[in-house]
Amino acid sequence: MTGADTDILIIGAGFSGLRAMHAATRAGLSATGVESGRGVGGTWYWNRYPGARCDVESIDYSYSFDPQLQDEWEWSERYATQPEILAYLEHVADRYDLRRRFEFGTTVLAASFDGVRWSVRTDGDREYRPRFLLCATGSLSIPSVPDLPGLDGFAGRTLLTARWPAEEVSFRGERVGVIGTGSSGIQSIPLIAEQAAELTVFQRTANYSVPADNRPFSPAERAEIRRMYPRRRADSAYSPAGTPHEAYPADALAIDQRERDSAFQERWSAGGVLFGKTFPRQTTDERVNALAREFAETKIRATVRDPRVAADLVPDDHPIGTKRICTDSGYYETFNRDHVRLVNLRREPLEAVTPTGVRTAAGDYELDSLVLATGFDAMTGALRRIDLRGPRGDRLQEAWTGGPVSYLGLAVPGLPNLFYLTGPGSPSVLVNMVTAAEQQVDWLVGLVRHCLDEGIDEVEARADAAQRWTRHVDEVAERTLFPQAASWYTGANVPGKQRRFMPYLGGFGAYRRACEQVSAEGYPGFVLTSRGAR
Ligand code: NA7
Repeated sequence: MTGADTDILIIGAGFSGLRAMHAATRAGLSATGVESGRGVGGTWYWNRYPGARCDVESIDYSYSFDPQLQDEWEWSERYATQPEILAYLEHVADRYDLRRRFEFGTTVLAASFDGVRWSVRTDGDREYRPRFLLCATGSLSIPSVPDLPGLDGFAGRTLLTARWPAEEVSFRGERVGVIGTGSSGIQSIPLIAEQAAELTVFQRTANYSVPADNRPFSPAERAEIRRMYPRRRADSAYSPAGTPHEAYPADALAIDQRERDSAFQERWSAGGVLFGKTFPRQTTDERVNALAREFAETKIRATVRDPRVAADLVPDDHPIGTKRICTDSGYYETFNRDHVRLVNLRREPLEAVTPTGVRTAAGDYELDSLVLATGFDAMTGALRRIDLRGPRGDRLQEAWTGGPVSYLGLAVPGLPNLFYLTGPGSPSVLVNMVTAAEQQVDWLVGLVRHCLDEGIDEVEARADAAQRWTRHVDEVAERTLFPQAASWYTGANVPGKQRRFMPYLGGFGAYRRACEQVSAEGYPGFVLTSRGAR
């Protein structure tokens, strides 16, 4: 294999790109890959901030394709830390000899398709000419750095959670400021507070967070996990969220308060994002949602001693669960520490970053380090940064000016032989991303294998099929409370970004069935063209 004229080029060596490389080579495709980072890991390569963890249990947030891999890898605790997840991905890359197939430190800039092959231009010297292009570029891979006046002139240290240095960062004795209270802020704040002499958290919008109830696995639990793994995977395979959990089996409005509170408490104690789905209809019915909000609010007020700080930490702008619920270890408790203060930017707007700190409408905060936990140009950011052009001049940037349009959240009309993973139009970011990536990879490798076996040169999503699928994605979202939140799911977190609810809310199982039906019926919705070009 020369690496240039392969069947497929995979962009990205994170969870989905590595899995794609494994599946493609196993299916007999010649495959090569490029990755911007200097190593494998994607999200887990870049996000090395203190406290970075997955909010899906590690035993689910891991590959299922090889029972042996599953059996030999031991997760040390319920929610793995970033170093442990990165170590897992490095292990996978080595175990299946995937590393040598990637060119690291290389970013794809542009790609155009001539009807037979893609010409792919990178910031390196090599050009690639694959027949198929697979963008495993991640949904949370392009950091969003706010355009704060004076940011470049800050004389202290500025750190971005999504581009955290690999070497140890110490905050000992420092006055630290954190801007952003999404997952990245909420996970890092308790650990930064452990070290800093003073910590100031600048919050524009409060988020819901549920304690992780993280803990190491005991030997007995490990044995039980091994024994139950096949069952757990089977229960996840067609589940709504790609995990084996189900909502409480009763309508929240049809039971009394005691039963309801005990169901909420059980989920709260189980820890993490699951609280957002305690009851059926919790994210579709305002009344059910209000009950969950009330429960969460009581927890916040019971944990935070200063009632004014507690009030600022209670979200008031979105139904619970319509922005991803954060999973924390000691977040609210951190605000009970004397050296930690919360600045509510809605009350005192941020005016500028000065050489010595942050200025709000209420005054100056002197800082030695400033941490930006300000999120991502999510879902479309990485794809739109590549200048992708089809054979008739179609460009992804233009096709998606009104928001992303896709067939099955995988393919875009006008751009044949191009597919993307875990992006807009698919449920991936709302469910267990690893299970979702595995399903998409297997399905797509099946499609590419089919094309190569049948002498099909070009596979392109039909415009009408893409419109229908995108309308379906819109309609499902409209039946929920999700569009009410100014979240990264809608693009609302990036100034000027086109708003459209991007993920598919129909659930992982329904999505998987939709894909399976399309392959079983010979790929309706795609135009398959043979020209004998090979
Ligand atoms: P998020 O969840 O998008 O959070 C970003 C935070 O940064 C959020 O609190 C924002 O406040 C805040 N932010 C962004 N820009 C500004 C400015 N200009 N001023 C003040 N505050 C600002 O990103 P995360 O990295 O924490 O998490 C992303 C996902 O990763 C998460 O959902 C998990 O799935 C894993 P805002 O809400 O916009 O007022």
